[in-house]
Amino acid sequence: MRNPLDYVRPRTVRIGVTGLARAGKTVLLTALAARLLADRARFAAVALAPSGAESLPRFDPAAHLAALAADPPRWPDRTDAVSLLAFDVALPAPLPALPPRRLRLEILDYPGEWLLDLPLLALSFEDWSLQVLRRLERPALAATTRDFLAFARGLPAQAGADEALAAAGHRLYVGTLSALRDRHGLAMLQPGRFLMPAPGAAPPWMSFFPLPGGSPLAGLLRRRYDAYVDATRQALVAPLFGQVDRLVVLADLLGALHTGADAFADAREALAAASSALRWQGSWTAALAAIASLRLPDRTVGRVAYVASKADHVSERQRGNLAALMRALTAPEDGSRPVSSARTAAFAVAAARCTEDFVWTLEGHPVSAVRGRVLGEDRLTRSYPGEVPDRPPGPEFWAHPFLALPRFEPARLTRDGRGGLPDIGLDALIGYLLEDLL
Ligand SMILES: Nc1nc2c(ncn2[C@@H]2O[C@H](COP(=O)(O)OP(=O)(O)OP(=O)(O)O)[C@@H](O)[C@H]2O)c(=O)[nH]1
Ligand SMILES: [Mg+2]
Repeated sequence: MRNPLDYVRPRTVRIGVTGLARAGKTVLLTALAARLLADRARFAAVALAPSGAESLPRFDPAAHLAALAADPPRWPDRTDAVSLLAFDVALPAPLPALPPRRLRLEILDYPGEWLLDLPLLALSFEDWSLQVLRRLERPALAATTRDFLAFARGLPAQAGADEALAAAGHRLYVGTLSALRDRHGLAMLQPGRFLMPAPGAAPPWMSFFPLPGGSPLAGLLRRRYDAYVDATRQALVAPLFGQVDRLVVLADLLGALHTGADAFADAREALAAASSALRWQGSWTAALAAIASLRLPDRTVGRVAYVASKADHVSERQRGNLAALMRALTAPEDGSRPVSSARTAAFAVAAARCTEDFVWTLEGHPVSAVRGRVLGEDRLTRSYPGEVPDRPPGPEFWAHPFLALPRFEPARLTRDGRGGLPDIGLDALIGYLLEDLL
């Protein structure tokens, strides 16, 4: 049933687009804006909403499109702040006598690092510390994590609640996290706000690091961790960032397959953590508890799209596997039905398609490959990265590493990009996100 009020006052629907650094969020927002603004099939009218007196910076699709349409085309710069894309939409009325329904559609560029904080809501400081130290102790990471681990292990069992110690440990820990991200391509780095701070000055409770044990120092760090978790919980329901009712989780799975077994295992862990936290956040039990206590249930995420980005690196046959791999990585581990009100689906998408499919004969065998222009070169390059596994691959896979993943140049656009970007799978994604509204 349509809510009759939809005819009177515009309803607001907010879609969060999240994903770790470089996952492809900005390009996806740009492509969504170009596509929605040109969409006369779904909408009676659509326009960018004026920003009025809001506090969130606006996402500027025209500037991003112009850069992609420039000669030579340019990819967007790294984003370092949250921004909002807002549309005023009129949906066709079901009967000619009715006015069009109005809808305000908001799309938020939401740092994926913050999603990694969701699991902390259910973890004590002690358990979290043990988990983190176990991850840092992996032998492959020893060169990067050695200094921090030596510091943490070298603290006396009864270390005092000393500010200088807390600050030194925090600095070492943050340095270790950013080195793990930059040198090892890791993503499962908590707390997420250490690498992607919220806007504004950092409060004193940000200064902590994982430390098991019962020392007074660990007690101080635990109180700070608890304050951090509280702030995260509040941010989840804050009008500014929290109230997202559908979510797109983007991940560059092809990039992780290419980087290697460790990076892939890490991306897998990050996705599993985010997806189980999202299941929990939108659970029936939470909604029932809220109703029982006569509170309105918090706005929860009702629809999640898990999207493998940059799918134009592989040919069509492989893209089905890529979506299946995404589905496998985000399904509940025990195969049981999720206890959640959220619907989920997996997609393989290229928001800015840079390649075309073609059949390449390699050593006498036809393989389905792609070709496109590599950044900075002006001839077409053929690329066959290899077979995409349709489930988390076993050790055999890593013996034949996934081949090159060139950085392609965006396709040349006509009319400054106002005709939209060539894409793969964008319509299916939009259809899934909006189907109940149309
Ligand atoms: N081939 C291909 N490459 C893409 C596509 N989308 C993004 N990329 C590549 O991925 C890079 C990162 O894309 P962005 O959209 O800037 O990623 P982001 O998630 O906004 O990154 P941050 O702002 O750093 O968090 C781009 O510079 C491109 O090289 C795509 O659809 N196809
Ligand atoms: Mg960005």
